[in-house]
Amino acid sequence: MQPSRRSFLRGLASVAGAATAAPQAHAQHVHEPPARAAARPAAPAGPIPPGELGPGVIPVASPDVPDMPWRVENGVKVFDITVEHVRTAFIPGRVVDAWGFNGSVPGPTIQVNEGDRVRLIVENRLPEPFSMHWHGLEIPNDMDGMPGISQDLIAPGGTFTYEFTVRQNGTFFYHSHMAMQEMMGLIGFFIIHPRQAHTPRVDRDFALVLQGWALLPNNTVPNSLAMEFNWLTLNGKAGPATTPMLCKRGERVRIRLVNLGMDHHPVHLHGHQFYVTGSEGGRIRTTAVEPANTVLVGVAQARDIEFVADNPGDWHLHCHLPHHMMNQMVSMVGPLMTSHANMAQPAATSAPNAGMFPGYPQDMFMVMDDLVAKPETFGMRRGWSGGTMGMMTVVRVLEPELFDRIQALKAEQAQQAGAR
Ligand SMILES: [Cu+2]
Repeated sequence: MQPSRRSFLRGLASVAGAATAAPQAHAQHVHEPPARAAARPAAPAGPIPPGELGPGVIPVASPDVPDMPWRVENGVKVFDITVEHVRTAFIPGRVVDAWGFNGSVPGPTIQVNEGDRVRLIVENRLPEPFSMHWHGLEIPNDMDGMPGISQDLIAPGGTFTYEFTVRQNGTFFYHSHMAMQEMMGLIGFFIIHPRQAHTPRVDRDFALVLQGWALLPNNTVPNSLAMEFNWLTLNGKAGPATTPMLCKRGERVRIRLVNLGMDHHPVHLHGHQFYVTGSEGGRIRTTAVEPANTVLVGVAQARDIEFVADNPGDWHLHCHLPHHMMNQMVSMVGPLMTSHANMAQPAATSAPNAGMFPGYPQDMFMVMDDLVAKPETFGMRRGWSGGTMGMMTVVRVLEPELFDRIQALKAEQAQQAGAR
């Protein structure tokens, strides 16, 4: 989706107008400036034109994952989706042969507006049958993608067209409904924007898919039978290759989390309290929210969290299961990682007594700042990457000057990429 800055600004104008016209009784919490908490953008009368978003709504950014392209045919948003083998890398050098959509693992993020008519043309390039399930959507039974019970599987090389109108809004996702295919990576976000922004309105809206993988030594194909998982990813990257999420100090931030795998993930944010404002079923009534800094995202669940980023600095956001805060923390790989694994070796952190301890090091601290450097990591403390592993990423609460500097670096990088 390419919502214009113009339509975004128009949304802001409506917010300002609504704030004076219809103040609301419930301010959400103490961090919230009263004027903004009361802002309630007016809903548009008719359908939202393609390429635009409702008043106050901003597009979702899914770090390390592209958006799903679309086109319009007779008022229907059409998505061409291929399910296929995708060669990717969890961190630089750790190559994986997974399954994904349109060249991405997880699949590109679909973004539509509540009320849209959508057509999703799915082509199966896998070597086995497939069908697509639209998780949480209230759609006709024959569009639900259940193998056998609601449709025939799509044969390898075959195509199936799904078409329905989206009548909900919130954080949904699409995935294979063949269980072992789920463990090969077949999931992606299906974001349905509301016709008008929820209040308080957010300044940043991020989305992360949580996944676990079993990759045996010297193997690039995930073992979908395994019950132990040595690679834990956010949007298909393990820390420190996860791209940090950037915001300016004082902004209100939403992060949408979705989990598909064999483990549940208690996701913790440093330095801030947040509120859970949405589930896989949609928006949670704002009168019910409680402060938290860790949210359990169970398998097949979505959780939206929102917070005011008022504490400057670089803050971890991570699953708090200790084995999920590292890479390779399973017995089937274990100490092998120091000698055989095809990933970067630990930096020279070994103490003189390291040899006294079989299996050392247990607590890896591998600095790879330069290997994962990108505009989003500009200005981070030297050595930051040593403590960022597995299902870990960083929320950077920046002063405007540094934020703008990084945006300029990103633009420069994009321009260079375009010139090549
Ligand atoms: Cu976890």
